[in-house]
Amino acid sequence: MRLPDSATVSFGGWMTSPVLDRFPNSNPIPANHHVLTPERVRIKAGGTVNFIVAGFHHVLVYDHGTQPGDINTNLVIAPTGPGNIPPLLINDPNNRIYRGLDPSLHPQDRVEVVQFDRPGLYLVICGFRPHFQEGMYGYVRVIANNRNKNNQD
Ligand SMILES: [Cu+2]
Repeated sequence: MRLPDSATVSFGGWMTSPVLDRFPNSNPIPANHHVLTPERVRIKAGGTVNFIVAGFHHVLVYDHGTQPGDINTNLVIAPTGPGNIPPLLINDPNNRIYRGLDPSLHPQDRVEVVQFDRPGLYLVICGFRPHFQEGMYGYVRVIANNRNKNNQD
């Protein structure tokens, strides 16, 4: 089976039941669901994952073998944007290989593209602690690309 070079993960999402009207520019918290869709993706080494972020979320990626129980949720940092948001962004640097943009500084809906060079099983979590504690995390499986590039088709 040919492995994909990239995968797309919806990082949160806006619900449509009940009906949601965000026009002209609103981000109603109760209308967002806090899951990664799909929760697991596979790509080949050197490929990318496109995290399409919808809502107030923080993309954190942890190295091969990290499990959700390994994350120290007592280590937190305050968002740096306006609004006095409480310090609820997980800031455990142990085995963290990617920390995404501070969600308080950007539009809530955005894309972050992350590249994975090494084979392994990577844990991806939402660093906004209440979401992580609800189970907002998933995995990226990166598989060695042993086939000769000239010989792929
Ligand atoms: Cu989140």
